[in-house]
Amino acid sequence: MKKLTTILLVLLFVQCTNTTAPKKLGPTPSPRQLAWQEIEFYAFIHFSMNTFTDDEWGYGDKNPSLFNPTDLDCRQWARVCKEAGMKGIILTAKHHDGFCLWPTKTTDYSVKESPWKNGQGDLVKELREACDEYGLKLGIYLSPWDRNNKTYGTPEYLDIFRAQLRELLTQYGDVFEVWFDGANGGDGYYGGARESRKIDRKTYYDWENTYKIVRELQPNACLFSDAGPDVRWVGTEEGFANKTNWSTLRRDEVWPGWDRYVELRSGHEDGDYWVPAEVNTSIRPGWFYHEREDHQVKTLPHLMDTYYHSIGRNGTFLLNLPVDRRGQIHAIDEKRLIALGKQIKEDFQDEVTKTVKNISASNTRGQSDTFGTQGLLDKDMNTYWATDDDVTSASFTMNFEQPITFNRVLLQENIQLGQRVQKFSVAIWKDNQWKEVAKETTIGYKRILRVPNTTTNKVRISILKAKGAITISKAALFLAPALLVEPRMHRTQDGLFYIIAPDQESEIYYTLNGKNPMDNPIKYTAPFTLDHKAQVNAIIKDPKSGKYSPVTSKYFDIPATDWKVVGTSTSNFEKMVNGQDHNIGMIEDNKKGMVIDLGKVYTIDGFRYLPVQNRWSMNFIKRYAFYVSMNGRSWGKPVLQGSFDNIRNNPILQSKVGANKKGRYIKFIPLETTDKQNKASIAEFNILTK
Ligand code: FUL
Repeated sequence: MKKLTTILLVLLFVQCTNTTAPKKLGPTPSPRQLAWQEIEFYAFIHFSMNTFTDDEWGYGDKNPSLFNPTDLDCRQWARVCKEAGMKGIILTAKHHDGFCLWPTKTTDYSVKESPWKNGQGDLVKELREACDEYGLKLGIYLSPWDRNNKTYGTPEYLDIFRAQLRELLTQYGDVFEVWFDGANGGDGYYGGARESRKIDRKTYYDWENTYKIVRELQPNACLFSDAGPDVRWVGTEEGFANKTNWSTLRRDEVWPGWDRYVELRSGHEDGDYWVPAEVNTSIRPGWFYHEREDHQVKTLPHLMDTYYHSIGRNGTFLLNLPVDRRGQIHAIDEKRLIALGKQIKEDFQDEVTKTVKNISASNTRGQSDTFGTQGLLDKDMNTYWATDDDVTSASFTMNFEQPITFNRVLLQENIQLGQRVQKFSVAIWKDNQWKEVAKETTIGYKRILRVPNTTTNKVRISILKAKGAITISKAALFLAPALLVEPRMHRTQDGLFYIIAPDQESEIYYTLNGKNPMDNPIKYTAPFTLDHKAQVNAIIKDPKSGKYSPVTSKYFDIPATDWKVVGTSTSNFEKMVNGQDHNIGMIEDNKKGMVIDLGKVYTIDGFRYLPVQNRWSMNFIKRYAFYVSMNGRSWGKPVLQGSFDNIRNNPILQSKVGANKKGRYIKFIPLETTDKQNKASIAEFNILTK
């Protein structure tokens, strides 16, 4: 009897103290989803017929003879991606135009009919080999929509599509992700029919059975589409997930082409399937290579933002590299991508929490060491801090011997048990009290917060609300260096001059006399008035390391403060002189052009015209005439006349000088524009004086 009582007491104790792991809560990731999530950062490559025809969505009617990379090198792709810290590459094996990059048996519209390697090439095979050499995973993009195939829209096409899928999933080894795009149906070549074909996106592809092919042939591959089933689109191609990002989704409501796609940015808190978000975006405005975008490769700060808005918000980061006509990643993109990889590494090099003295918690599951706070420090998801089942809000405090400085907070949940945290905050001990530095919502697989440099000897993470017992597998603080890139600068119409650094910690120095800002620096603290001409040089200093960025140097002529546009043939003139590249002003009638009263007489040397930088811009100026007048009535002959060559392909800043004429008025006439409309678009317009 005594023995039985003891056993019962022990059993009761075990139950009360919860030394067993929390039960799974809601949907949880499958092993393939978990493996995918840990890949985090990987490349998309858009390369196909479109690369050679300068298209984004090929119509499907281009001759295969156009596909002819001069120096295709998949090993270069793999080397660059590897060096940037990426773990895999997803290739557009077939985009919407139907051109296949492997010698498929299903259609003649493929590399087989192209001059590349005399039709003997197989790009998917070459990439497979390069990925193997560099230890990268391979993923396949196969567009369901096929604007070349004459059977598209009939049941016959489904057989062709599935046969293509079978070829790709049986001939090229292990595939980690299969990518099905949501764009489906519309106009196309369709074997010469040249018509518009509509399909029912929900039923046409019989997705359930199409997915089965992937499961059968590549059981470890994750299936991507707007609706998953394994990985969902994030509902934007701009490169972010929402701050609140659930890996759960009411998947049965979603289908490829779903009109409520904005919800995909956050997922569904009450979702009944595990369908985490993948953030896909391109390093340039377009997905395919266009020479005109060579100067629009995203900046390092922009790409770092995307990193923090994807991986830092419980997503993965799929970054597209548009391979050029040689068949290689362009030198500018290569340099930027490698800089990105290096910066990501540096941001997480200084793990401040390595010096933590101890971590105390307001609750620990069963008061057991198994679920203690030491589990927060390592990278192993299987060691984690957990609370008792009935404790859905709790905190832990990291105590340090010496004050530490941090600016990144990284948290991870043990998602094998489900995503639970709904609200959390970060506080530091300062002046004998707790001071909140951040208040956020979800964590999920990984959440990274960027905060200003913060110094303290105690940091408290409070989980304010969770769906069940809390299970945190990692908590770390880092001190990232300042982002040492050239500062940006601009002047507004009223002459206010701004210099902008990518982060708050950086110090900015400048000179207005063309001298090196390291020699005779002025510290920039706030916008100032620059009412005269100046060659401005600026630099960023990281106060922590004492290191400097490269110098930015930009010439600013007279400000537009007193300028007035004359007549009515110009709209949004203020946007042409506000220093912002992405706002557009228009000349509404090219024959009348744009007339500006500069407010006083100058000796005018010429002008600068920045074409619009937005992705689908129109009405660039190809040929122009430029006049100067004292009174705005008699103009005489143009003082400058000429062309802006290759403007559509290469819309960079254009400067024209040599006028050398005194006057108070100028007239700028677009003689020819890129589109057949009687108007011209302008992002920025400046006058150059002597
Ligand atoms: C989009 C496609 O239509 C684009 O061309 C590109 O492939 C992108 C990744 O997905 O929806």
